[in-house]
Amino acid sequence: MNFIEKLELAQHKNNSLLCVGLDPVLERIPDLCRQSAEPFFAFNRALIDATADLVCAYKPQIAHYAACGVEAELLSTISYVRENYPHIPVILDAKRGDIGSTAEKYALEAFERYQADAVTVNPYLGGDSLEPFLNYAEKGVVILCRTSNPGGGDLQGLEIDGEALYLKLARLAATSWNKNQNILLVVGATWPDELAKVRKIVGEIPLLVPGIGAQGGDLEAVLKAGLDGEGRGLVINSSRGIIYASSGDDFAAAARRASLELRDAINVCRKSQTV
Ligand code: OMP
Repeated sequence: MNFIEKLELAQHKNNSLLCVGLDPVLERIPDLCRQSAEPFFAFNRALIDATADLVCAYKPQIAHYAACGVEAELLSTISYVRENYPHIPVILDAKRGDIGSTAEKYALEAFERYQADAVTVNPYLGGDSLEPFLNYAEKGVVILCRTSNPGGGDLQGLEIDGEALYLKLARLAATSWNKNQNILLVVGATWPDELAKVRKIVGEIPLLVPGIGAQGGDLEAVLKAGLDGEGRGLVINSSRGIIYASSGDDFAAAARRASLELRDAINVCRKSQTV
């Protein structure tokens, strides 16, 4: 089973397009977990146990671990999902990208060391820099297309022969780069108009959409712009909006409530758009 099939199965099983981003910051980890010898892992484990029936994926962001030297706790987190919820895919958010020989090492890092099901990559170095990732046919390669940040358009929006760079990229991703049918694209929830344009170009390629919650993306606009013809095709990420729903020791129950609310809000919009 390849990544996209695994993702679709998880979406179906949990009736969910929600991805919870596991981006822990030590100062914000509640006391209960901070007392543990592995506070990042303890925090994540509780969040995962509280939400595993509500999500279609988890997305740990690597800098949140590497910056503190706790890669071992990232490894434990991914292993925990694999062992306890093997049907839920893990997207390692690493935004890698480099010349081929180095990209090979980054692909090894994501897929062999961390055993992630998918990884986010930066396409700025071009097609050959993506090949080492794309060659893992069973894994997902999530390519930055139109990022959620305020300056995302500075380069991605530059027009070449009358078409914005991110749209040219979407075209490449949907055709010559996608030999193994394992590409997904990132389009920020903060840019629903751009999301609609990408959807038009890429057909049913799944889109990872961060920017709901803390970054203020408009959920309804995102779903209207981004769902495919069958009311699917989106992975809607929220990190801080879920994992810090409470700063107290009730954080896991609060994360569950926030996940349930967001999953159901997504499903209400999906339903109204597909009937
Ligand atoms: P929250 O804003 O807390 O929901 O976190 C968003 C997460 O998505 C962070 O881990 C970001 O690094 C990531 N992200 C974006 O916010 N914008 C993008 O355009 C792309 C990503 C990503 O690739 O996941």
